[in-house]
Amino acid sequence: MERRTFLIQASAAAMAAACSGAHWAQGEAAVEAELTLREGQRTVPVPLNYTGLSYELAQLTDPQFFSAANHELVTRFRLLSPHGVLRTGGNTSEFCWFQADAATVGPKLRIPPGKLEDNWMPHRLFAIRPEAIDALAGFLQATGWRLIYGLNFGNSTPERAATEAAYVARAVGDRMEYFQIGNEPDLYENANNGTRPPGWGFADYLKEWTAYAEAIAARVPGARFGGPDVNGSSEWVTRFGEEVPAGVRPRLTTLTGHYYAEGPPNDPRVTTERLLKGNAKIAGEIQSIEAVAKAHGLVYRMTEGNSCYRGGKPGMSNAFASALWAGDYMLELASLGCAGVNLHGGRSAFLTAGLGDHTPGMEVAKTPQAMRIGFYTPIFSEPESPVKAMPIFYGMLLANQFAGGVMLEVDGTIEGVNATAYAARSGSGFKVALFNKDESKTLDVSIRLPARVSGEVRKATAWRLQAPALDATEGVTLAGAEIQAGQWSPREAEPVAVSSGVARIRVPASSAALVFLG
Ligand code: BDP
Repeated sequence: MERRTFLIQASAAAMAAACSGAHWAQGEAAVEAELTLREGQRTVPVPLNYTGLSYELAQLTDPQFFSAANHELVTRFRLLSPHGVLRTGGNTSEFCWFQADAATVGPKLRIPPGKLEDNWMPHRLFAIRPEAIDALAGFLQATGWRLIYGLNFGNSTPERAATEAAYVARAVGDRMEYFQIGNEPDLYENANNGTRPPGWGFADYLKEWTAYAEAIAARVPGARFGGPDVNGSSEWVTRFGEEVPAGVRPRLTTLTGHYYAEGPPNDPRVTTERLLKGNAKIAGEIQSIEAVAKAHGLVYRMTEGNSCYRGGKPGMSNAFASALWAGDYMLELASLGCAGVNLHGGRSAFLTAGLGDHTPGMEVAKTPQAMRIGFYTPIFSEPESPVKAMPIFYGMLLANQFAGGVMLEVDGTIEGVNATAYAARSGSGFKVALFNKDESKTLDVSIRLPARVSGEVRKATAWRLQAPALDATEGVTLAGAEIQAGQWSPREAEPVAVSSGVARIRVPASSAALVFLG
């Protein structure tokens, strides 16, 4: 492994060491870290379209939602990224059908055995009409975003998928990134899902997937694919990368999978503290996927995920903690070579439908909520309420500042405090993101610039990402400014001292900083 940075979680021993150091003062737990930016041999570019959002496909049953006329939504998308990627899919995508005209009838549902109320899939159909796809095409034009479109694979046929793909491809044109066939097929055989019988495995999947891909390719000459869009199995991702048959392989551009850090929300073990500790397994899994992707000329994108599955946890997923989590997670994946991250969200109605009408987040909601579920959504967009960028949006906005840059190695360790650091070269300058996810300890960081430029860089500034508390759902600011009516611009670019090629900055507990050098 080339990359040598990273966090060492605050252990009792590390804490004791930090506390006995010279910088420990009563009531103020400041931990020092020395980091060095390295321009190594390995270059890890962050694509311009790194940042993405994911929505339930059933959202398209409302043709006014993804529409150029939905200015409130268009503004938020454009603010988040001028080059983002919208992915449609989710559990509801397995129950959506394209109603090309009044004569088209819906598909037959595969109803699993057992009580449907115990099942977490929708088991009802959602019709998507051509006008919704036309409106979506207008939305993509208006936002500058591109599309990953998820086709029903749970309850459909290759012919239906091909007809739908042909319409989408024609309407969306060059805003089309690629199609995906199915959502989380690694769960199909589970009783909780039940769109395939027990024992249905990867070999069955690949055979059926190939039949769909071939049917689509026959109708859409330029069709490209991503997959397998699994829930959790990195083994399915690597096998998919290795085993997609030659006939459709040239159309495969991207390996994809999902990641939910925590869940479900009504599990008492799911806490903000655990979320912010991070997941030590991520690096290994992404590295094994990246190796296969590289070997086959593919990239990897995390196409759906968030802080907590089953709709998110109120007080965590809809609060400032999720901003720190998202910024940190997105940049961790960027540093590992991932091509993009789509965080899931949307309207409660569709997210609730996607979970078989269960709303486990409501069990832990302390106050009445405007949303029944979807606590993790980056953009709040419930009917009859103003559209709003949620705390997690700010973390994504911070991470998106790395889009178009090249990740650098950060040497040095941060010990005794739960904090992470990422750096990128961007134009002639550098950006360093520091996430202090610790609830009590202040972090003092010195950042040594690469030797090549250390004499030249004399100025640095920083944006702060902060909020009154980790569970605050209001009052989040980036660079001193809140997003208001979909508008945001940095208000405070704080000067950062630089001398002899070393910048020094203090990052208070439960906050992040983005440092611009040079
Ligand atoms: C994913 C599904 C998505 C759900 C999400 C969740 O693809 O439709 O909304 O889980 O549990 O597995 O929140």
